[in-house]
Amino acid sequence: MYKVFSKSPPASAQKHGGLDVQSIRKDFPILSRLVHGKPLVYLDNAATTQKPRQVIEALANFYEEYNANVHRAVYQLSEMATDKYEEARRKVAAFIGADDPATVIFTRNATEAINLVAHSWASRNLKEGDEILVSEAEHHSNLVPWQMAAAATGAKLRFIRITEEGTLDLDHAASLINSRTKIVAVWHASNVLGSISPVRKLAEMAHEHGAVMLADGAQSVPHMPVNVEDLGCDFLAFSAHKMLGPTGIGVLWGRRELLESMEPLFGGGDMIRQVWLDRASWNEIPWKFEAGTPNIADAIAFGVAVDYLSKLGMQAVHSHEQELASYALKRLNELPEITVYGPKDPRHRSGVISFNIADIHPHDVGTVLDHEGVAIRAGHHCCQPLMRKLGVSATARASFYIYNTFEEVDIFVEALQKVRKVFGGGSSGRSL
Ligand code: C6P
Repeated sequence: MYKVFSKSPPASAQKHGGLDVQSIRKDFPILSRLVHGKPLVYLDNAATTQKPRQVIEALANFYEEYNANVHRAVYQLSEMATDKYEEARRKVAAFIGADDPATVIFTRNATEAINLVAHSWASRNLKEGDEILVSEAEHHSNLVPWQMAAAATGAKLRFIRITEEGTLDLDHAASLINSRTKIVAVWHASNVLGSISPVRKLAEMAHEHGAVMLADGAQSVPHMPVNVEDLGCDFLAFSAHKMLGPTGIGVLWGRRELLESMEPLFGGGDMIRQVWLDRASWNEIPWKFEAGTPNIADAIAFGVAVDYLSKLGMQAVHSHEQELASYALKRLNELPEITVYGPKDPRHRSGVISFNIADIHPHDVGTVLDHEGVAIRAGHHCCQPLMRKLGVSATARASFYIYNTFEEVDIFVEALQKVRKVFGGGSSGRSL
């Protein structure tokens, strides 16, 4: 392990939301590496998180000890692989408060999960004159599939405005939901603004008009307690790689009756009950939606990631991130000519902070920070319509997770001070 910190955290920022961050850090081999000769300060957790040793070992263990295909054979290895794969599904279901593991469908990622609904559900439930309600600040993964669904079915897309604070405008949503609305699909936590959407309220509004509700949980499930029954939504999409798990595995959770009424998106092995030369009948959920050999190793390792987070407790994870974000917002405010996007009150946001400094391009900010060992994301964050709304082409973005420290926030802010020295200042896009 490296020694990072010359400066002690401010007295006001000693608590870590109940997490023992220093011992957590020891589980993440990558955190001890250097970048450009400096300790890595990884603040791009909204893009993907780092992986603990336990998850990495679960992957190796699968390939070294019981690599076999699932649901297909009676020999010991295959039974073990099947048991572990289905056990991972049960763990994920419990993690999001779903009592029925069959309602958890493994996909490649959140994007595929949303596409599954936008094709399978939409093809049966949308027609000309119907309306799909999304917001004007969606990730492309919760916008483009709905554009495609609208084009395929003749349904119309409508857009919930966001407020000056960068939250979903509930009054505007209420004015848009009517008997033509068939689905409301919005982010639960924004990957740019850090704001958290009132999914439960939106779901109630949708249900009053006979519509269904999809929550894009890509940035919420990894960071806060999420319970599908409390949320009241009908579909929830998220990715393992943003919550300590491997890439290539994600989840669509859906209500049983909706999933049962949907046609499968892909045909092939495992998703069938019986096949004749000219037709086939479908397997039960969840397998109906998991055609072909699934991503066995990554699903099992995802289960281990879920164990890791469950042990920490999602309320502690959330509190830790909010404390870091709150401290970071305070420190960022010390910088001249900085524009921070999203809610001002840290209690109303997650651990994602997007910002611009004067007219310095976010890519330049990201490059200078990289030379200080600090990894942040710069760009449009797959939210081009939102960037237009903000009046910028891109933002810089820092996003926190369980292993980040207050000292790392200090290093990040000091690196931003260097950015100003290198590039000077000017004027920037407007804030929300
Ligand atoms: N956002 C980010 O850096 P996938 O790529 O399928 O795992 O997740 C898609 C996705 C969907 N919704 C939201 C709100 C997201 O933030 C993301 C992924 C990453 O912001 C990569 S663009």
